[in-house]
Amino acid sequence: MRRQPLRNNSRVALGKLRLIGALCILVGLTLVLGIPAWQRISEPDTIQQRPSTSSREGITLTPEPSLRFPMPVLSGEVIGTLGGLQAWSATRYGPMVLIPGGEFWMGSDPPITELDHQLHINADEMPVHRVYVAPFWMDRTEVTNAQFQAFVQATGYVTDAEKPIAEGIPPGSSVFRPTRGPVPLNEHLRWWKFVEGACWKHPEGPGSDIAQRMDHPVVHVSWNDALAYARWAGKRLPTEAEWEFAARGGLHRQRFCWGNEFMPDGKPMARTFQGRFPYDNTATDGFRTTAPVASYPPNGFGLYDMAGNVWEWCADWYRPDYYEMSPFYNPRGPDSSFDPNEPTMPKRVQRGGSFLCNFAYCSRFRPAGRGKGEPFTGTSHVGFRCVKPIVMEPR
Ligand SMILES: [Ca+2]
Repeated sequence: MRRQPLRNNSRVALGKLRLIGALCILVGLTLVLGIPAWQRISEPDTIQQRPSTSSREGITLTPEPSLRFPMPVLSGEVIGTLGGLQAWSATRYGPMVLIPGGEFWMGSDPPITELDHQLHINADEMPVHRVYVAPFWMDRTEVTNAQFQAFVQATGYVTDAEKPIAEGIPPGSSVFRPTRGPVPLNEHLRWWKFVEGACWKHPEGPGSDIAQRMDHPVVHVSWNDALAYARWAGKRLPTEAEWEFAARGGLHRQRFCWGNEFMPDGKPMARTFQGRFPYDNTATDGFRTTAPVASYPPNGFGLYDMAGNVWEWCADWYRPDYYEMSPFYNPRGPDSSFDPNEPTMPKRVQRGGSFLCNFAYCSRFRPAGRGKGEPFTGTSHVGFRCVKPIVMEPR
């Protein structure tokens, strides 16, 4: 009779063990299945496409940290504590501007007015569609020769234009050479010349240098070169959506980065081609090619030269039909590239136009204008700027 309580105690203990075991299994299943499901719901920006790794390039873009908190809408110049959050200090490699993020209309409306038709709005800018981008820091200016020189001196980096293109083909890059008179504007080889020895430190080829142009944007940099600089500086290239959101400076559905009028009060607002392209460069604003960065007024976010001066590489692959399939949250471009004009040539996006843009030839200095280029190739009118994610640091 005295053993009965012991058997009862054993059953109670066994029951407790089973209960604890069941709870452990339940907690385990919740952790394994529940967290990914929660992440899918709460972090929509983490499920969008990223620029894919190209085996040809051997490059993988590092995913940035996801934002896990609501950000205040702020704009202005760096540095320090913002809304209780410690922002990355970005002064070491040039000042950066906090781009507040938010929703905007990306792309172009169909042309309606005579001015719209003059601007040659391309089909790849349509349809206009709503996009959300998370806040980020962006370089206030294009990367300058001085900044790129610091990178090369620190790392010994050799740009693509300084390497032989193929066996028997010496290094070099394409340089704009004005023609002697009017030429068909669809024959770009009439004004682009491959120059042996042309590179970022010899923009027009041997015999030219950047000694008097250290505050000009670096040129003859490929997408690979831009990415290498960005990684060295602890930054990355902007997505195409980030770039356009930033270029618009808080204005919605305007033709230009500063509004709807090309030259308000007759004042040039960007470094574009003045005169008759490509033979009559009047340089009425005092510049024939690039200008020192920040020579023209900034846009609404305090960014300079988002229109003109030099084209700027973006992280995304280029496809002309991407806007028909673009996701709403932080679009990061298609998984692969397609350019109908050169179907076998992969292309990355370029934005903002350059000193060779004007109404007659290329109006893609507009914030919606899209350009593209082969990732290994830079020219005398292509540069870049970087962005940096906002992260939370312990105070
Ligand atoms: Ca630019």
